[in-house]
Amino acid sequence: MSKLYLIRRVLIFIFFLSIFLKCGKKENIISPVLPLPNANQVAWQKMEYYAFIHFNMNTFTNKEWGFGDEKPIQFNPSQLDTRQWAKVIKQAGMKGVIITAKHHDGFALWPSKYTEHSVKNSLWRSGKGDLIEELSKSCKEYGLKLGVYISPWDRNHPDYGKPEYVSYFRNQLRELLTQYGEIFEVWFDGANGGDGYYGGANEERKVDKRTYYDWPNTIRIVRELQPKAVIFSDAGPDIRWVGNEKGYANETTWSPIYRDSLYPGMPNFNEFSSGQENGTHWVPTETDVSIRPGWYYHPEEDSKVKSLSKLVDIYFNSVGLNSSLLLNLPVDKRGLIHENEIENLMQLSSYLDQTFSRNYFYNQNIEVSSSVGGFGKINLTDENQDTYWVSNPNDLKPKFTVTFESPVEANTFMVQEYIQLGQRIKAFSFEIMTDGKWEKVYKGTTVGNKRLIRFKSKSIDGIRFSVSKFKKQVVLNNIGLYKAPQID
Ligand code: FUL
Repeated sequence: MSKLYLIRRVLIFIFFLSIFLKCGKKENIISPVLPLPNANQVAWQKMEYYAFIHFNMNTFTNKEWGFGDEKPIQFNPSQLDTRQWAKVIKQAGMKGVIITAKHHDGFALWPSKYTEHSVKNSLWRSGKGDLIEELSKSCKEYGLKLGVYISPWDRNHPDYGKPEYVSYFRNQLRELLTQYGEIFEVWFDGANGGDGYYGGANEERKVDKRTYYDWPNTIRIVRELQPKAVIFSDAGPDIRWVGNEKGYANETTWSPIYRDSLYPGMPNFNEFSSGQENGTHWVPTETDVSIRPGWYYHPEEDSKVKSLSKLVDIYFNSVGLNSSLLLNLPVDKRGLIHENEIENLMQLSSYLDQTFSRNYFYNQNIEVSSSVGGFGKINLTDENQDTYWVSNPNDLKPKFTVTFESPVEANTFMVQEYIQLGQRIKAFSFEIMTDGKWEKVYKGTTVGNKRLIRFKSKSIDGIRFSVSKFKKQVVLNNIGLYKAPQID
C-alpha cells in the first residue's frame, strides 16, 4: 500500500466524518419547542383564508336561529347554483369552503336517512336534491377544499338532551363524513342547549356541555372516517375559536393552549383566546366573521356588506396575527352569493394580489446576527415554506437587517416562524431606517405562522427585525416587504 494511497484514504475518512458530525450537530442544535403542530394542522394553517357559507332554513325564514318548528317546504331556493359559489370563492383567492350542513334548527341540507327534517321533503329539486353533493362536486371542479358545519344543538329533534340524540348526531356525522369525499375541516359549534321545538315539546332543554356529547368518542369517529380533517370547536381539539365574531385575533396569539382543561361552550372561553405561552397542545385560532352583520342572508342588510377597508383590516388582524380567516358569505334566497358581496370580495382579492405581488427584500443585502450551518439567511427570501433561517443557540439578540441599494417605497412587513419546529418568539421590535436614521416603528409579542405589520408609506433605506425574548433559538421561515395600494 503506497503512502499516497494511505493519505488519500485518511483524508476521505476525515471528510465523511466531518459531514457526519455536522449533520448530527444540526439536529441537536435545532431542537423543537413543544408542542408542535401535526401535518393536518400545518396544511390547514397554510390555507390562511377560506369561506364559511351560512345557507339553510334561516335564509327562508329571515332568522339567525330557527326554533326547530319550521317546515321542510319552506326551504325553496329558486336558482341554487353551487358552481357560482365555488367560482366566486376561487376568484376571491380563498382555498376552501365550510357549509352549514345542519344549523341549530336541525334542518339537513342533505337527504339524511335518519330524519324527515331535510331537503328530501322540500320542493327544491322535487325533493331529490342533495346540496352537499352539489357543493362537493363544485369544489372539485374549482380546486377548493370542502368542510362541514354540523350543529351539535338540534332544536327540532325530539330526543335532544337524551342519550338517543347523541347516537342520531353521530349517525348524521357519519353520513357527512363518508358520502362526500375528502373533508378538510369539521366545525362543531359551541352554542348549544336552550329552548326549542324538540318534536313538539316546546320547552327548554339544558345539557352539560362538558359531558353530554361524549366528545372523545365523537372525535374518534372523525379521526377514523376523515383522518386528514382538522376539528374546530371553542377549545379544539385541532383548531380553536378566536373568542369573538368581529374578525380580530389577539395581538398576542400563542398557538399552544392547556387543551385538556377547556371544553366547547365553556362560559369564560374568551379569556383563553390569546392562547397560553406554555400550553400543552398545539391548537391555533380560527377567526370567523361574517361579511354582513348577520350570519344568514337578510334583504335588509344588502347595503351593509363590509367595505374593502374593513375587510382589509380584518385580513391583517387575522391572517396577520397568527390566525386563519374564515369569512362568512350569507347565500341569499335565490341560492346565490349576492352581487354586493361579489363586488367587495373581488376588491379585496385584487388589493391582496397587488400588495403581495412584489417582495422588496428580493436580491437585497440581508445581514443576520448569527446562523447555523445549512440554515442561512438565503432561506428567508426563497418563498419556500420548507426552508428556514436559524439563529445560533448562543445568540441572545437574534436579528436580521436589510439595507437597500436605493431607497424603496413600502408600507407592509411580513415575518413567519417555521411553525413545524414550534412557536418561539415572545417579543420583537421592528425598525426602519430613513435618511440614515433608525426609528422603532413597532414593538410586538408573538409571531407564529405569520405576522403582518402595516405602517405609513415611507421611503426606506433599511429594515431591522430584532427578537428580544424567545423560548429557544429563533427559526424564521419567510420575510417580506411590500407596498399595499392606497384605499380611497
Ligand atoms: C355561532 C352560531 O350560534 C351562529 O349562528 C353562527 O353559526 C356562528 C358561526 O356560530 O355560535
